[in-house]
Amino acid sequence: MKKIIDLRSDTITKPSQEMRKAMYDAEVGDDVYKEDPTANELEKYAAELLGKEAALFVASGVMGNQICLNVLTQPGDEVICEKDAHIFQYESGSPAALSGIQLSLVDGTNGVFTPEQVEPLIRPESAYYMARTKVIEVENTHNRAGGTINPIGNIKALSELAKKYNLYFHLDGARIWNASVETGISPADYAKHFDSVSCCLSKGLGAPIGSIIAGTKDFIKEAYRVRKAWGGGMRQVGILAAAGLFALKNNIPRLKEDHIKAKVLAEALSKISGLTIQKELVQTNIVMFIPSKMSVENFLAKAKDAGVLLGTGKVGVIRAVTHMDVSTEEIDQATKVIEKIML
Ligand code: TLP
Repeated sequence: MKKIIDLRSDTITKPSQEMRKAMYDAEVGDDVYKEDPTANELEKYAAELLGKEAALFVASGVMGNQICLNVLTQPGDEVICEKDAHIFQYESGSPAALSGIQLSLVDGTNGVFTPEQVEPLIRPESAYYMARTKVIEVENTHNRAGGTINPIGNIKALSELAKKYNLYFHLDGARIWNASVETGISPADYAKHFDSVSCCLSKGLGAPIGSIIAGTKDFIKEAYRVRKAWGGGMRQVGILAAAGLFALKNNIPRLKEDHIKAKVLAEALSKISGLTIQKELVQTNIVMFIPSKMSVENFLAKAKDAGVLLGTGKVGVIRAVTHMDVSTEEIDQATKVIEKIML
């Protein structure tokens, strides 16, 4: 049977044999009592990697972001984020539903906004009739913008702005590992600018489940409470934590291969007539392109019939994500399929 080439997301990656072995061998205990040695080891390792006092293993990226926002805010507060931020576009309205907060959107360029754009949005403290600005949120890499990297100088400037106005600064670092591998800036050198960070283990790193949130000890103590309140207190979770630990220890450097595959794909797609692609925005493992003369639905259906699964980004945009379970040869085959669709 022909193998399906699945480029919908890096979330589809399956745990490798070595990762499964680490899961099988994991020592476990009741993590709600903090007695799971493997979960404890993962949290310690992740906190060190991110240069933070403490970390917490949570079920997903959405849960990570939402717990962080909940801990940093009170109902009625406002969080400033980019208009295409995952917390705004893809988290089921959870900021409002779970924390009673509203989002104020910045019209960034390729997912990046500047301090000059944010400053006018910060509500004056004296304005009792307005929502209270509490958090600035940044997504790095930026998913809906196509895996773009937020320049470190800009992050530093935003963090200084947040400090100036006494605001918290949150990082949705679902793919911070990709940014780090591409720029050579360590995860800790990114994380040090933020009060809270949320990072995924289950995307390009290949773990089946889970995210890490990190911050001060006091922050994580509160996050631990919220995780339990939202039904995320897990018991013998070391089986999953072992996969996360394996992912952090073994799978970060190899993300570079995914970036190379994305560039190869982007280069090939740029030569196909009828497709629009901004090659310079392919900075990590996400490739966005627009087909002319065909609806996205039609394009996706034709690709699927030919054995290639693709996803969507913004309206009218197709998304292909490279990852460890797709080879360079398969990228080549996918290109040929796309070429044929466009004939
Ligand atoms: N992104 C998914 C979809 O939700 C779009 C994907 O396939 O890329 N932050 C960012 C920046 C993300 O890209 C995602 C997942 C999350 C948070 C949420 O992670 P999960 O899916 O683990 O809740």
